[in-house]
Amino acid sequence: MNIFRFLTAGESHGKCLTAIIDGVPAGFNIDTGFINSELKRRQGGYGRGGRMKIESDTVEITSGVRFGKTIGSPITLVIQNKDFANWEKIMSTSAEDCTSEKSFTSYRPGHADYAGSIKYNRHDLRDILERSSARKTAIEVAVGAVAKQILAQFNITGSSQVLQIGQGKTEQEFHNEIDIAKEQGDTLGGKIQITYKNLPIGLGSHVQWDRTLDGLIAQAVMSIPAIKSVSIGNENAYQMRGSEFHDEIFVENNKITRKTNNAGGIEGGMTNGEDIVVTACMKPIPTLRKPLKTVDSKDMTQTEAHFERSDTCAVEACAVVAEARIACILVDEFLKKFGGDSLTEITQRFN
Ligand code: EPS
Repeated sequence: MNIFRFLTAGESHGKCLTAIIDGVPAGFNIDTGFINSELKRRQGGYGRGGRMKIESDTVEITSGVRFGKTIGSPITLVIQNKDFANWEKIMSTSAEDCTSEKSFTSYRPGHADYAGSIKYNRHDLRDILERSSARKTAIEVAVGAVAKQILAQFNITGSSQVLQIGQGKTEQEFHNEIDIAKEQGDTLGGKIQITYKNLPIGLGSHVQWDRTLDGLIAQAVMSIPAIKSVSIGNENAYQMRGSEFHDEIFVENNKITRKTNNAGGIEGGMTNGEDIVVTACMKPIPTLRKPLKTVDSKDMTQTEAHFERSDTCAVEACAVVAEARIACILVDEFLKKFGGDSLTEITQRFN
């Protein structure tokens, strides 16, 4: 069982987003300001839409932290949706408020509408849109910011960058691509890279399929809306020779060293002491202002997809989300290896 476990709840235009994190040992500093700065990073990036002008995401911690430190009990995080003020009736939990305002029935290709409506037997596709929206990644970033603060106590740090947006590979090209796509009512995806440094050797394991760190990271990153591929280390491995790809091992000053890191910090499903390098590709956002052809679920006629306010591109935000998701995996593996009930206990074992 995982030690650092969390569940999130909340709809895109519901009252709030919530997470409960279990398994955080006592004695760790938790700075709300840091969580908020991560939330701000997620809201940014060129190509974001109208929603980000409404929200200024901030977290409230309602349990598990006292006087700035964790006390070992479950941590509850809450982010209010400011936009809820405009959706109170439409997103009401009460049967008395039932309305068809903002209901829609034309599936957005590429989104969860079609499969979700069949799976959950919902006729109003809003019932699927609300939870499948990437809005929920806000609370995931808040959880990741707690994980990052635990890792930071042991000097483990993460960062990310955008490698590509559409065909663009420089910042200027990113902006041009996004401007053109926006003008055409279209959307864009891209490629991101996340790096984590200063990891101890031996997080994850080779002994069982569901304990391999690369497998866990791939699942965590793939679960972010719109991610279509995840790779660890050199993405060109499949076309390289063994003699070129594998990172030869040397000893210098009595220490094991490598001159390359094609493995991306993971060998045999375990950290090997090198930086973890994860690359992921995001598809273009499926909600298009210039709608795609689709079918209306109420009468099976050919129509155009529903358009709901959306972003042209959210690749920069996605990089921040991926950093957060990986932090959660790393902290769980860290606690499995060095775990204890308090920072003091863990520090002794880590040292
Ligand atoms: C998002 C909030 C959403 C979308 C976007 C991401 O808010 P709204 O639907 O009110 O504009 O802007 O999500 C999608 C476009 C999607 O298809 O999931 C956010 O907070 O990141």
